[in-house]
Amino acid sequence: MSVLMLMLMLLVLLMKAVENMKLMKFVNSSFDHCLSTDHVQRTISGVKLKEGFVRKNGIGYRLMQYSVTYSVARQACWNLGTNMSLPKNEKESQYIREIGNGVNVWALADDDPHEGIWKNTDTDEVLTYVNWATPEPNGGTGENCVRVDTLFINNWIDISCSHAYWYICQYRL
Ligand SMILES: [Ca+2]
Ligand SMILES: [Ca+2]
Repeated sequence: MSVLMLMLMLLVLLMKAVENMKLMKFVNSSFDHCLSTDHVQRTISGVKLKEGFVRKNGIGYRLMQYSVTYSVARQACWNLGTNMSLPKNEKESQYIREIGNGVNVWALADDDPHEGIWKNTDTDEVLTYVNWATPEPNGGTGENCVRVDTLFINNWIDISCSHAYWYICQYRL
């Protein structure tokens, strides 16, 4: 066998080795891709929204288009595994306005039995954020619930809990 033949054979073997390395690299990267795609799908399904809800900054919201009294609305949100909506800051107020889009909805707050002390009805925590319209609240012991007019910026009104309005349910994602 000539030296030339030997070199040629070595060259062919070298080229095959390079091809094999390329193939392995391709297989590995495809495998990584499969893994990451699977991971993403599992992550998405882990935070799936409840039916009819929209996500805004880590909170799921759903406008419930039924006019009901305060206690019925509150119970209906519980039945969905959520709470009636209550904005905790300006940003959340803006979300409620966007979702309500001009309609009146209940907010999860009352001042019964301590007139003038507004609290979260579900947790009994005194509210640190309120958004009263002027000159509300003005109804004394005759108005112990809160209606939000989503058309305006300063939009809370104290009103009788026996009125009927639409409502928004929310839950933390
Ligand atoms: Ca009151
Ligand atoms: Ca009032």
